[in-house]
Amino acid sequence: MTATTARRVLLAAPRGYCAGVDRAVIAVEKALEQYGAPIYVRKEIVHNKYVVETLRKKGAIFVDETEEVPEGSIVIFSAHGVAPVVHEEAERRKLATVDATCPLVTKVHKEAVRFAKDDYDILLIGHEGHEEVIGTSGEAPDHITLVDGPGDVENVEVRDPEKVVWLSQTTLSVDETMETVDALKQRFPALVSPPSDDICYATQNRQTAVKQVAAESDLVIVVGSKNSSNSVRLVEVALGAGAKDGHLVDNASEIDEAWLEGVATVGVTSGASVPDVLVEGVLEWLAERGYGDVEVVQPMEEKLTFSLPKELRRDLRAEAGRKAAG
Ligand code: 0O3
Ligand code: SF4
Repeated sequence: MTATTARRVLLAAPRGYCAGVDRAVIAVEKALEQYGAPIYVRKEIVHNKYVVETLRKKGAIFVDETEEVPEGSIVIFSAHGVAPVVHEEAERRKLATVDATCPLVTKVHKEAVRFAKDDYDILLIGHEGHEEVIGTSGEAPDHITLVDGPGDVENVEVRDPEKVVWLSQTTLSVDETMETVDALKQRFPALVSPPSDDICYATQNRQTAVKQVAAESDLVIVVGSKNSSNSVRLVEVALGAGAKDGHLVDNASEIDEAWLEGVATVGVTSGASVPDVLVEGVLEWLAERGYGDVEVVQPMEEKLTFSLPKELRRDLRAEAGRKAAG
């Protein structure tokens, strides 16, 4: 068999949009339809360049802080969640808000509030400076200490080693997080675990799928933006699971032909904030270079969906009622 005939693509599934991203992106689109442009969005609604650019063209204005939003306007909070001070600031400025925080991020916020109320020291495993971590930490700043990976564990200080719990960002590497937890347990044997997984189903499933693909791939291409934590993690996980090479690209134009040298099997996947049209572009690019044989590798299915943010549902219902009344 020649190298050419052996060329193939292993396409990971699940990949791409998770339920929280789907909900957040639709929330901006529906808000634009319902209230009309401009609609302000605090931070990138999800960490994907293409998504942000597409919504910008439809009339969304992305700002870094609520104070940049003119009084009386509508602002949408991103899927990564916000600290309570952001809600307070929006209220002070009389902004109408739509909270597109993923319900699974909100779940971690609630855990933080509950453990802080019980006076635990909370060790939040996550990446320093990431918006989700800033939002979660803001729920109980006096009780939360950030632990940015296993290397950070030796620096952790707590008030009472008998009353410590760990929580985490939703989009971390499962394996690296377990390493961090093991190291924390060495230091604090009484460490309490979160009541249920903080790393969400979508992050876990995409990592499981890419591991299967990576074991048989010479190269893994992950579609996603550089600031997307879960997408960056997929490259790391692929390399850790045996892929000989791995790269993160926003779209097909960022693929380097040189990566294909001597490559028989290319694994392809995408982060939770990535629309599938970008993956389709990558598959077309690969097909033009002899990698037209695509096999889907799907260790599990996903069915979860979330309803739209409640403020938006209320206004859409009222509008539908007005229309029905003629
Ligand atoms: O948290 P991350 O940088 O991975 O964010 P993305 O790329 O926007 O993906 C969606 C994840 C999210 C909104 C928080 O869990
Ligand atoms: Fe929600 Fe998980 Fe998607 Fe984040 S990656 S938006 S926590 S479903």
